[in-house]
Amino acid sequence: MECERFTPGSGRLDPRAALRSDAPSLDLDGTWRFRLSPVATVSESFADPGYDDTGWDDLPVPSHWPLHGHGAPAYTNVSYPFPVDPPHVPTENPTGDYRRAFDLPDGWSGGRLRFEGVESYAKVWLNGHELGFTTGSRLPAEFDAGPWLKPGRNVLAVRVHQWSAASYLEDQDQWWLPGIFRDVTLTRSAADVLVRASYEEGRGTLSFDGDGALDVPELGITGLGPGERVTVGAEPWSAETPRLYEAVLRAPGETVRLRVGFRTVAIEDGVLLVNGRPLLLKGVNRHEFHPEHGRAVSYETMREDVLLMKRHNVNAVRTSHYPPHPAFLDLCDELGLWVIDECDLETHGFGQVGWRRNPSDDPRWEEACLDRMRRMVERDKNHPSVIMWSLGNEAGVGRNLGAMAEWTRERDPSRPIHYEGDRSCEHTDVYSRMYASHAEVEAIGRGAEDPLDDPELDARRRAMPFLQCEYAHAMGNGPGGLAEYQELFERYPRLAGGFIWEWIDHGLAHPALGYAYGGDYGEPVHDGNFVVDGLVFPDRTPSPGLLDLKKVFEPVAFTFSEGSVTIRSKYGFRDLSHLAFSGEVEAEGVPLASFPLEVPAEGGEVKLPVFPEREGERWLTVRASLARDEPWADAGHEVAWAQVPLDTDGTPYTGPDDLRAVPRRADGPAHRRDAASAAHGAEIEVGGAVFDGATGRLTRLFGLDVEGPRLELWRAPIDNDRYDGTEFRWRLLGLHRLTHRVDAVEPGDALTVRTRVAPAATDLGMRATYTWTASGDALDLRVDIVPEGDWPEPIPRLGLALTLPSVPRTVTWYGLGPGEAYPDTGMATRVGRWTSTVEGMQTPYVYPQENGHRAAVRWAELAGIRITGAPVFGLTVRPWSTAALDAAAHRPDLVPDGRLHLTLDLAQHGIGSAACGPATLARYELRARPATFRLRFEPS
Ligand code: IPT
Repeated sequence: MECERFTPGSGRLDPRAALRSDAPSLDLDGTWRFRLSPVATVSESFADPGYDDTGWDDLPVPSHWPLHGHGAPAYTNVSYPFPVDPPHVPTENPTGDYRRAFDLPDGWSGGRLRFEGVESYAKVWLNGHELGFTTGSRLPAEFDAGPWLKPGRNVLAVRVHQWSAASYLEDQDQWWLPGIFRDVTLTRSAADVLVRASYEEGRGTLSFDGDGALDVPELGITGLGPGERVTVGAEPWSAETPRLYEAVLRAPGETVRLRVGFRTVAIEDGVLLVNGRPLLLKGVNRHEFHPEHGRAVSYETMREDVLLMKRHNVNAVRTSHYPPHPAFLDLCDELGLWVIDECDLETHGFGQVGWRRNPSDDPRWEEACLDRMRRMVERDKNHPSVIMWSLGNEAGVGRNLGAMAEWTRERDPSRPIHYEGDRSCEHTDVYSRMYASHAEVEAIGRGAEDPLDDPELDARRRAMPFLQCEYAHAMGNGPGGLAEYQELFERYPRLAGGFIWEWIDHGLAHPALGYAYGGDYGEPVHDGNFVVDGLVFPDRTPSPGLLDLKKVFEPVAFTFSEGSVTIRSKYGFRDLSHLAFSGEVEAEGVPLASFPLEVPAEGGEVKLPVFPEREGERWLTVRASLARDEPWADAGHEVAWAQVPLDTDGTPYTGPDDLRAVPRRADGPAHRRDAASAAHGAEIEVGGAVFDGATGRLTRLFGLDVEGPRLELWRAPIDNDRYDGTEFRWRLLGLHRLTHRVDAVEPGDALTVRTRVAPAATDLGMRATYTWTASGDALDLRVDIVPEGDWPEPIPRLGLALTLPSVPRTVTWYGLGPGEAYPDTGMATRVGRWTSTVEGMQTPYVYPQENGHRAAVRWAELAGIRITGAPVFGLTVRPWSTAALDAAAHRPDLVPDGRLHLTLDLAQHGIGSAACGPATLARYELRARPATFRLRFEPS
């Protein structure tokens, strides 16, 4: 079979830079004619210009045909969805034939047909003449159209196979989506240029390889010839200050416009430097994705990604795991993001067969591997934003990776080489890992990592900067542990930061399921919702994880002391003069005062106003916002903030307590007992509450029908619980099916209900004693919990489940908000008074799971009841039960059941990122332990 060749292409022109040229070009995007066949062996007669395609369908180009009603998408992570027998592919090989007629403008001659991206194999004919074929889905290919172009009508025909030998090199964790998914053009541009623009001590040095003469009018550079060098005073390019200079290359037959950014990447003493300064990558891994269009992303979508990243303090992108659409890199140059440009190479599925016949180490694949690297480097070599080349992802080890690195060093010595898959770092300039634990990252930071067997390689690697090309798996609720990683990255100079996995959930829009994931299209081999693990939801709404990341990545740090705040810049390449600082004081979430803060450009200690004495809880919030519009956000956009409680005397409290949870001065409700419980037949009344006399169950609270409260240990497992086996063990223990045995109902001064809560089939359990006391209009509850037996596991939560009728569905609370927070997440939340609808309190994770927990709540009001903590509690309010949330597989499975389901938590187990990476850190684990929980209920 033709598509089973090792060779990557034929008939293609040498790769060259993506350039903006004034040479005429014809946009061939739009509606093409299309026919899908189930096998590759269909007649090629359709390539004939006279072929009658009236029976075919229309298909937009660029697009993926499975997203337009032809066949279906399929998702696998590591596994190949076909037998591993390179270079062979299945006989069932969806094959898309494309036809497009176009008229050549008068006077047009010559040109190149350029395909920016076709998955996975394309064979091209122009007016019936075969031009050649190409593979390398996310890389451009050009064919010389000149000899075959005719005046007037021309017919372009393309055959695309979903599977080809090249599929073995494209085993990235994503949907398999064939088609012509990037632009097609006929261009008369043929120019190529490699611009070198370095920066040292206030001066930029410029030179280039290519034909023609280069002008940079703003710098007074005119007529620079190839090989000539000029050094001028220039501003540097950085992601913080993306200064670009317009350059014009007068090349033979065309004029090319370029944007030059001066910057120098270096590694010195094991530290990654740009323009002589240490670089800290605050990055994300970005796949190209749109819920309707797959990897056929529009310019607007790319721009939205960059803007969202910039607005959330992200400063770097790894283009996982292939070169992006070229316009994305233009945006990174323009708006400022550091980029690791990654080659379109992944052979991960060979790992499942012991890496036997891995293409990375098989000479028959060398040409294909080199071809991919060359096409990426040549296309993207002029981008100042690209500071590192990556050989690919998860492609094992082998000689072809060595050949790729060697060629790249020769061609472009100005950028370090990255590859994570080879721990020996034999072919790389940086030491990169994925999902290393905090402890390991710490050891690497100190230079105390375990040695390699080969002392020479070990010494080499020990001298390298370190980065985590993937960490903090953002799947579902989470990731936890972000702040702890950042603290390490900022502590050790060797640590150059890293890239969160990953930017966006790849949930495909689906009419019945909301967003689809693996298996939803009936794929026999798939990896479920592992494709849904981003910081933004499929529609690009930021998830709580992205909000937390913004906080953790803040470029400004605040430290409070008595009467002042010290402001420290964490920028590497600019000062603070673009920011405006201000402060605000709130008492129980009600604004009291606000004021500007004058902060020197280099930061420093700034006096705070004197606040009057006052009892009760008061918080000071300070903020840094953009003073002026930036290209990526408007003036006023908040960049960084911090909160501190005020002492009664008005100075920031700087003592040792966990201030986000329990302010020192906050008083819990007084548990004054002043009414005895009274038994009326089968019912017991305590204040405004009615209990079942036999079971001690609360049945009515201030006139409302209620169920509970009763001890709850379960949460609808989050992805991090599910994928590391924790959920399995929890279910084995039976934590999702607790029984509640009532041992005693003791009316008296207070109503005491003694219970034992335990799952069937185990001797583990918890004694839970509920003590109810009336206090004026209020009802105080005290729950004493004593575990019995040897609990082997952390438990999901320690809380009370309470169900109310679904009367007014608005919740107001004073505590952390507005978003969700768990023990190791919620850095983005602040103490304040918040109001939300119940719907608004649900975080719409594509795969339903525990979500929406509001932390450190002092009091909450809903359904006419005020609940007060002593001093705080965790609040979750849902229009469906935990059991329904647990059972749901897609969002539309969740339907309000007409009740309000509250969980009032004393504690929850942490979030971690164990779906792929380390579990919850020990300090955020929830262990079964004796505990006392107090709440007050009163009519609001
Ligand atoms: C890592 C992959 O590089 C990435 O593409 C993604 O699949 C991620 O895992 C999980 O979402 S590889 C893994 C074996 C650590």
